[in-house]
Amino acid sequence: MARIFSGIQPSGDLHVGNYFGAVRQWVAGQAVSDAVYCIVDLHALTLDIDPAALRARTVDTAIGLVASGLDPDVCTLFVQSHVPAHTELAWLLECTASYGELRRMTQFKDKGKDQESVRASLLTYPVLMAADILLYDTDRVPVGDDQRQHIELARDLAIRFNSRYGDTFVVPEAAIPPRAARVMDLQRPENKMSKSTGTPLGTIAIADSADEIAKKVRRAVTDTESDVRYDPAAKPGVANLLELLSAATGEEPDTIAARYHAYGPLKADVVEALVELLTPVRARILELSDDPATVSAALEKGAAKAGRLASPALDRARAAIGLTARAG
Ligand code: AQP
Repeated sequence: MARIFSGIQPSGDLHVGNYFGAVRQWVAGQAVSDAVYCIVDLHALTLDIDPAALRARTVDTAIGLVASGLDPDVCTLFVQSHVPAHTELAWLLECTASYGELRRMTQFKDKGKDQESVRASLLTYPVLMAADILLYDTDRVPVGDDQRQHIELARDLAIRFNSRYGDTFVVPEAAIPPRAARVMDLQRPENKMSKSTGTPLGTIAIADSADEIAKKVRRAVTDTESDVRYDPAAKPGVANLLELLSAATGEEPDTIAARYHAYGPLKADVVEALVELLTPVRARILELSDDPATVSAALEKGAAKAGRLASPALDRARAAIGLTARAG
């Protein structure tokens, strides 16, 4: 069975971008692959985050994932910092990566640009992400489009390490969905929908109520024209609504666009489709939130399993690079 691996930061409420870009693929993948999914709490430390909020969001993220359909008895679901092999392999890979290639990462440039003082970890976290992936002998990494460059780096580091020190890592492939791979903020359709940097009105959380979804979609920025066509460059707001409806229904955005002659009816159908999709997810989130201990126990079991899965690749990498074997 192919191994798939992916991760999500507990940096805020899960939104429909995370859902369509990544989580929906994870749910489908757990039935047909050996699936390993991780809440990457160490990545969330690259930006300013309150410790109490981080603690709460780590559990909330797990609840959101389980409510979306991940089954911890089928896949391996765990918290990154509970498996120390991730940070250990990250160091070996930092000794393989170059400063120049990390500086070129667009997420580093975007997230660092308005900050007075940029954390060193914002530069190096793509290497930690490469370690996350390579530890599990991953074949495929289901992610949204914004992670394409980071997967490319993970591939480059695996290939470079293998050629320097001998065959050690499986070289992974990115799996990016054909639709809604980059859901945009409804208020600023030139920016991607984001947990940490999105606008409140432009970000639809998977836990939003029907009223909240309706309010946000109705106020979504479009343009001063009225014709409905799929043209992401010229009409980013309208294209984003068509992408959302396409992701929810499986129809092509152009086919959907041909049915509408005004923005109002398009928005009404986007609301209906999202409410239908997210109502059961929200109900399950509310249910699981009353019993966080069940999800925490599943994460504990997941970490023990992930630790066992990770150790062969770490041992191979340590031996290949010349570290002596440790006792136990
Ligand atoms: N807007 C998006 N459209 C489609 N996919 C998206 N993803 C994120 N935003 C969108 C995908 O969701 C997965 C988890 O993302 P992440 O937590 O690793 O962080 P991110 O990519 O940086 O996403 P956010 O929501 O914007 O988080 P913050 O604000 O913390 O940076 C990934 O597979 C990602 O591609």
